[in-house]
Amino acid sequence: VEASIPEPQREAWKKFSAQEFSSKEEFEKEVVRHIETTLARSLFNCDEAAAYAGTALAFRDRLVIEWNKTQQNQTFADPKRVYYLSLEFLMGRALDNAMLNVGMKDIAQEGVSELGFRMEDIISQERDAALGNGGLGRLAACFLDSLATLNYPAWGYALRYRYGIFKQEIIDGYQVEIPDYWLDFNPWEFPRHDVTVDIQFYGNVRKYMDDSGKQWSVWENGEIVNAVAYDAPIPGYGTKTTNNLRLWSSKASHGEFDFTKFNSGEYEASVADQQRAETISAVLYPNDSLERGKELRLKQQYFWCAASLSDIVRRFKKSKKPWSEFPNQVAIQLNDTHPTLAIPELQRILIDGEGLDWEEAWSIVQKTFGYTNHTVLPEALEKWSVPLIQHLLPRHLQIIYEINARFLQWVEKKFPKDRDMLASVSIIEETQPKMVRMAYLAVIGSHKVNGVAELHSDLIKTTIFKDFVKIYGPDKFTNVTNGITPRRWLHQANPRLSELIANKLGGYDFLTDLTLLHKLENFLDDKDFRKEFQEIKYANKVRLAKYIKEAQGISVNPASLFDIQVKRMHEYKRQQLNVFGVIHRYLQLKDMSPEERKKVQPRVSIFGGKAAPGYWMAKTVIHLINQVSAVVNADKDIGDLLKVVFLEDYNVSKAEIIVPASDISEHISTAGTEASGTSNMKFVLNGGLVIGTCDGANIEITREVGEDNIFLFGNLAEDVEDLRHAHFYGGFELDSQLQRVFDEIRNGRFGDAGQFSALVNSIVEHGDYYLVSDDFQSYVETQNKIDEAYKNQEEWLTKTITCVARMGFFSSDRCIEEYAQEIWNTEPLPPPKENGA
Ligand code: Z15
Repeated sequence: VEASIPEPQREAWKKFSAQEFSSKEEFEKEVVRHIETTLARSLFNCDEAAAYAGTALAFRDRLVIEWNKTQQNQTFADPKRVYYLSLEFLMGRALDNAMLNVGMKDIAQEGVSELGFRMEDIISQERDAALGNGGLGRLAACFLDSLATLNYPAWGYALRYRYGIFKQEIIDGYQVEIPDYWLDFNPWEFPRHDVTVDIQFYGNVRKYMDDSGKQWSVWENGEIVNAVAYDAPIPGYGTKTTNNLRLWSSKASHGEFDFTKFNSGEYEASVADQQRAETISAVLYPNDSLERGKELRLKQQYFWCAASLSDIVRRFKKSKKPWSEFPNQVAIQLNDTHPTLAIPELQRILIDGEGLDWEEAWSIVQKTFGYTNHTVLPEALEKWSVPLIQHLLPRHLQIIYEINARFLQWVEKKFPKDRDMLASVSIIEETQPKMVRMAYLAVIGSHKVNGVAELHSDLIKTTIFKDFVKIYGPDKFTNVTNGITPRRWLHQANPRLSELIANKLGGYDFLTDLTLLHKLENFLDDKDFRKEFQEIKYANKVRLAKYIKEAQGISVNPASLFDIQVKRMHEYKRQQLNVFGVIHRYLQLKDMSPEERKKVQPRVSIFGGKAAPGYWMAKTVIHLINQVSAVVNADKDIGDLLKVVFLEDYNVSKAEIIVPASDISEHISTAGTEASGTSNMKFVLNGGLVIGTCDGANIEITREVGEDNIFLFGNLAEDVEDLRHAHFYGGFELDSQLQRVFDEIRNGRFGDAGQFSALVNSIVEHGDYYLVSDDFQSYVETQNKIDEAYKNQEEWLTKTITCVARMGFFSSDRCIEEYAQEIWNTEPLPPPKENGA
């Protein structure tokens, strides 16, 4: 029996049930109460950190009330729920988002100023929740916002890392990683010490027969680690729906110490056991699109999948519905292959735990899961060695083999004697050691597989999953083009633009129906509107210039063209192409007479992004950018004509300042390598234009905004293979302008040339895998076109307004509706109408 207040006493409870503040005075009272009692501080030692804490706790109370109601409502209605399994949720800050979604920011703003603080300062006290690397993690965060806003009963499941993505410092031009211990004060999480799950590792499998002659497998003698739930509320915008993000933390299963060891004098050993258990959820792996096959990472994956599935199954079992109903109650989305172990885990629970036969269980599994692929890059496709899985998860390895055997038998029937086909689709790669191909397991165990932009979804069907299309037919594979939440990426990051749009469109409905932005095209000739739009962009550039001065000590002129590339550092994203372009521009400026220089469009080239700590080439590119920055910015001949900035420690909260301030942003990956990209959408939504390749979502952005409103360049995905081939076998000649850039690097103009030889040689000697030399000329020409276009400010303004008006498609709300209809088969559950109290 679950703990509950008895029926006759419920009136008393309701009478005293927590009330939400609804006026400025009530808000202030709550802030002061929290500072004085929750934090035990007085008005004589209330700094900005304390004011942040008080404000956050006041809003947290509001969220919690709605959160409880939402969960209660969902428990009673028991609709089909969506579970989004993602190893990363790059949430950023929560307070501003909470205020905007709850809709009380204005009141709070007045309240804190009466108490002597500025809301901006309070907001910036909060540390980012940085439980992710890049696009994949931020996408998961945008999805949570849309799911709640659209009233879908949905949970996110992840790990409660003690350390999020590292903080980046640049010292002498090099990246240095600082641990991100972010949990000192986190008012947004609630430990649920009553929600724990025992997770097993290692051990062995024993088979036995019960009295009825049925065969069972038991996985036993393993090591047990405890998973403890921590919950965070996820408020929707303009709705009371407040969903749940559940993060699992690992703990030794026997409490503080192993007392047998402790008492027998093995004090150190008992502490070591405890630390080993806690290590599982200690740190986020800092690789984006790069897999390294570490045992601890596999432990993280299983720990999180097993805890989440146990939770999901427990919730389902409360409904007492037959197992055949499970896929009608539960949709689980796998964010990349990281949670693929959830597939054999659910199969294990159903057959070993619940006694279902294999076929019945497997049909439930397949109907339950959907799998989202985010990359075709071979280095990012997860493979785990068979001996490692055998050691850590012996029962799962048996199940994976059984899944594979049955699948291959079925394929053999469809394609008799096609041995190549069988080898190519086998979950097991016959290497030494054998490897489990996680993407294949994810495809086989799911009912739908989707890519994240049209080109990418087409590519997976013709490359990595080609044979699976033959086997299953094309309908199992679909596209859901990524999206971004307009709440954070327009309303919160760019409040003045949001307000201007609301004034023109007659309200903020566009924030929940972004296609309404198309009406802005009616105001293309409205002088006042144009002027205000332009002023807002300028003010956002002033704000960024101020930040650049504070953070990096570099003065930039906000009247310059701001050219921004911020994203994870990766060879395929080609920050090297950008910096070579910058060097080329610098050399050209140096060649010019003072008269010629007067005609040049001043520019600021802004870079930002983290490199995985072990990714030397990416770190070399950071170093080169910083060296170029030092040389160019100090050159008296150049002045404002060119400034180069590397912004340290790019993260979500910094993106909110950077994104609204671009004139141009760069999305210049080698065609066919960037699955979607999502910052491209953010920049355009904020009135910046794009220079980009025909890759990922750039293609659909072009379709929406029109070819005249985007600067595309470079080779196409269909030509990449031939070009790579030509580098090895054809007579290839380096572009003369790029040759000159390399000559200057090699002669030490940007510091010790030896530091950059591997980078230059990867292009001139080792095949130029990312086709930098093939695209360089077209890139430089396109940058020159941008300079020309920017000179006509009126036309430029028309382009930017048109772009904003045509970005409606890229809301994550549209994206979530597509998932709900095409993959999850779920309906929203709107909050009940409240009568009176
Ligand atoms: C990641 O951030 C992405 C793909 C991955 O395979 C991994 Cl491990 C991390 C990115 C894609 O590179 C990017 O193109 C896409 O927009 C994003 O996922 C969200 O789908």
